[in-house]
Amino acid sequence: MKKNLVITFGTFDVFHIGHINILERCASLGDRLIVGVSSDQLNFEKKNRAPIYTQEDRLKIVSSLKFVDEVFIEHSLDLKRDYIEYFKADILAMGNDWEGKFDEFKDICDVVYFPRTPSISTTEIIEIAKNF
Ligand code: C2G
Repeated sequence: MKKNLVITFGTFDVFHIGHINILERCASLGDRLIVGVSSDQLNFEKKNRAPIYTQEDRLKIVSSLKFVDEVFIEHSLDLKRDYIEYFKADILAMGNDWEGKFDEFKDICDVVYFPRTPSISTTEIIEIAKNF
C-alpha cells in the first residue's frame, strides 16, 4: 500500500495548543509528517516583526513532538512547490486562515485546510503578556 507523506508549514512562535492541534490533525492524514518551520527572516517578512523564539528554538520544539517525523527551515513562501516536490509530499495540510491560498499545488498533491483552533493565537498571547 502507498504511504502518505504529509507536509505543513508554520512559524510556531510562542508554541500553543492551536499548534499542537493542527500538527496532530496533519499527522492523522498520513504515515509521516514533515514540518517546514519559517526562518526568522521569513517571519519578519510575513509579520513585520521578529519572532519571540529563534528559529533554532522553534525547530527544536516542533521536532520534539511525537507526531512530527522531520523538520526543516522554510526560507521563502515562494519555494513551497520546491519543498513539496523535494520531499515528495502526497498531502499539503494547513489551517484555514490559508484557505484557498495553496490550491495551485493541487496538480502535485492533495491540499487540505483544517479549521483553526478558536480563541488562541501567538499575537494574542504576546498582547496579554505585554499588558500583564
Ligand atoms: N493555527 C491553528 N489554530 C490557531 C493558530 C494557528 O490551527 N489558533 C495553525 C495555522 O493555521 C497554521 C499553523 O497553525 O497552519 C501555524 O501557524 P503560524 O505559526 O501562525 O504560521 P504562519 O505564520 O501562518 O505560517 O508557508 C506558510 C507559513 O509559513 C504559515
